[in-house]
Amino acid sequence: MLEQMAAGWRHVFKLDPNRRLSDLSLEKVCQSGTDAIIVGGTDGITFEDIWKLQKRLRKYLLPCVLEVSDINAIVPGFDGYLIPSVLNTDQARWIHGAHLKAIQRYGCGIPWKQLLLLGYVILNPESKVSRLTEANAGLDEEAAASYACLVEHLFKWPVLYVEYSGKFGDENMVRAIRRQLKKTRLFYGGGITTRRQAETMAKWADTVVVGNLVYTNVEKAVQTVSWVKETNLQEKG
Ligand code: 1GP
Repeated sequence: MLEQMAAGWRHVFKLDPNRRLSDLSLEKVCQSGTDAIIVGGTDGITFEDIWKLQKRLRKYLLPCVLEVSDINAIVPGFDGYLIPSVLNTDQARWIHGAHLKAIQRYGCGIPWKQLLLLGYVILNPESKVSRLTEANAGLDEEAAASYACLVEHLFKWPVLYVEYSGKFGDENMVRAIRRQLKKTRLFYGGGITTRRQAETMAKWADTVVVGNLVYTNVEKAVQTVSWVKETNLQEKG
C-alpha cells in the first residue's frame, strides 16, 4: 500500500515534467539518498512529458509516484499516485470535483491501494497553484491549525501537505499545524534552498519536499537530503 510506503519518507524530490533536467542532474537526484521521487507540477502538464520523465526514471531503483493534477495526464506504471485535495479553497473542483470526474471515467479500473490522498493547505498566495485553485492562502496560525484539526480528527486523512511552493514558509505556521497532528502525516514543501531552512522544516514535517532547487542548483538540492535526514523530528502531539 502506498500509505505504508510513504510512512517511511523523510525527504522527497518533486520533479516537474514541464522543466528540463539533464541526465547528469537526474542521476545526482536519484542517487542522492532521497526516499522517493514525486513527479508533478502545476502548468503545462502533459501525458507525453510525464511518460518521458517516467522512462528516464525507470533505470533507478527509487520509488516514483505521480502527483495527479490533470485527469488527461495519468500515466500508468508508477509505484503509486498522490491525489491532492485542496482544503483552503471554495472551488469544489479542486476539493473533490475533478476526483469525481476521474471516478466516472475510470471507475473500477482505479488501483485504490496505490493511491494516497493529500489534504493540501496552500499558504503562499503568490504561487501558481494558489492562483489556479483560488486558495484562501492568507491564513493566520489559528485558521491554519483548524485545517489540521479537520484533517486529523474529522476527516482522518493520511497526509496534510503544507504547500508554500516557491517561497520558504513561516515556521510558526508549520509548527501550529504540526501541533494538531498525531496520526496524520505532515508534508512540507516550499522554497528550501539552505541548510538552515531544511533543518527548520525537518523539525516539524514528517516529510520534506524539495522541488525548485533541483533546477536552480542541483548540488545544493542533493545536500538537502542529509540536512533533512540528520535533523530530529520533534515529538508529535
Ligand atoms: C512544490 O512543495 C513543492 O509543490 C516544493 O516546493 O519547488 O518551492 O521547493 P519548491
